[in-house]
Amino acid sequence: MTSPISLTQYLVLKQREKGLIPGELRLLLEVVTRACKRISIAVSKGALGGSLGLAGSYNVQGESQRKLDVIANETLLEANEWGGHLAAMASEEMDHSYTIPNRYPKGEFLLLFDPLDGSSNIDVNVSVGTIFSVLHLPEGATEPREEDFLQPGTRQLAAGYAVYGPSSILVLTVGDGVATFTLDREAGSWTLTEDQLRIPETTREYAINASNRRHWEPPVLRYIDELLAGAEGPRGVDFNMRWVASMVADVHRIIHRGGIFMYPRDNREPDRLGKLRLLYEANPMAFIVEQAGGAATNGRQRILEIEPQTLHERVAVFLGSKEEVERVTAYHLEG
Ligand code: AHM
Ligand code: MG
Repeated sequence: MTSPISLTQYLVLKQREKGLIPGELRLLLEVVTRACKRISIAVSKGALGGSLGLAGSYNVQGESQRKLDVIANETLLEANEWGGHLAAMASEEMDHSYTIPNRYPKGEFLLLFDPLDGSSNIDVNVSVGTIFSVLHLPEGATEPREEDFLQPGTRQLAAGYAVYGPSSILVLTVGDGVATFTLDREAGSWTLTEDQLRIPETTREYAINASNRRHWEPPVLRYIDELLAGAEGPRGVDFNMRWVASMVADVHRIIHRGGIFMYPRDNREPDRLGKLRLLYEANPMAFIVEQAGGAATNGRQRILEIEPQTLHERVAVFLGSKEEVERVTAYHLEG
């Protein structure tokens, strides 16, 4: 029987044998994923931890923060500020980026995260998660500025998400495929459970919040109507729909079972390009999905090639099995 491979061993292999990641990035990923372990523990305590419910504060997007949003954000900040690997961090839950205080050594990486994705689900015991992305400080930059985070997703060095569900799972890419680790609660370590994940190419499942239908743009209506028409329609097969309302959980299912996840822009607020955040949600997920053989667009363009303009920028998201993403993207481009 071969012994299980820990996340540390996996990362050392990427660093030492494949020369894919520098040692400093490996150490940074160790710290980020250790923080995810702590968040997993806090989430799993549920009502017993006294941290369910609203925090009574709002984030920069005007969304009401839950206590666990704040706890997860602080856990990531505290775990990462002193290690010496980072220049700065940015979070969905903070108005501005956070520069590493002068009392700590500074490193060359930038960390971006959505500390608790899907947190509206937390009080009803449905899966939530953490999404993160790592960039390099642009060349020549010494004191990190907010503009330094505005890099296209193609520049990500690593991206991952943890999903806190029946088991806690970490999904990670350093640009060499996608691996999955399951949290061994007794040993306290992330253990490799799947490597080189591939998104199934053919799919009969889709994920979208259909209550927004009346606000969708014509290409989305066309695509969804064809799926809904099932075996009698132009697609000639029946499709199934699933919507957890936690992107981490929906994407995790799609990575394993195939399918397409959509959060399109809609007509409610013409200036709003979508609901999900480009830097904390769309880019890391797009990197993972592409590394698993899938595709990710905003309906018109590859997400990873978008040049971000602002830290909290939103974007329309279509990601998952390649053929489906290409089809709905083609409908946008035709229109
Ligand atoms: P959050 O980061 O504030 O939790 O918001 C993002 C979440 C995604 O996880 C999920 O896909 C989407 O919002 C759900 O939106 P809706 O409430 O419209 O179903
Ligand atoms: Mg989120």
